[in-house]
Amino acid sequence: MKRINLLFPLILIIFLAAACASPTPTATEAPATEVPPTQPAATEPPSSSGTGTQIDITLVDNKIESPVTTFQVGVPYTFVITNTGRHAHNFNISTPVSIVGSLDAAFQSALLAVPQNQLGAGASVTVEYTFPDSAVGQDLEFSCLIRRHYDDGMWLPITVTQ
Ligand SMILES: [Cu+2]
Repeated sequence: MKRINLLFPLILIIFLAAACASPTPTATEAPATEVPPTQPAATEPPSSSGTGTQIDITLVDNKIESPVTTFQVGVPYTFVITNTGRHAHNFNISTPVSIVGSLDAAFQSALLAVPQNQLGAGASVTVEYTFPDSAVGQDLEFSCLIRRHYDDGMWLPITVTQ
């Protein structure tokens, strides 16, 4: 983090210097401004407190972000699910609604379900989970099964391999 803090002003200075040198005004609105500065980097090393490989999952309004989308059967994972959005969300490992037919069916058949009352705005939940053999090759996704959120794209396809 310290390095990034030092680097960022440096990059700014380079940008400004480049802008001054060039007579043509350029639209150099840094796309980096879209990322909230408070968001933790997704490159944290695996936690030493949990038993499994730590995966930091972020819920936003209305999207799910995960640094990893391919998982191995039989490997214990520690999912640290953080809601950085302003609305409550739920988190599921479920079959796509397009396959099971409804949000309710997706919820009923979910492999893992963290309810919305645990994932209010700013909340973080840690769940240990190991994919069973039966998950290999299945169509699965991380999802928030709140209708409007799901319809807005709050699902992320995942793959489970042997
Ligand atoms: Cu949601």
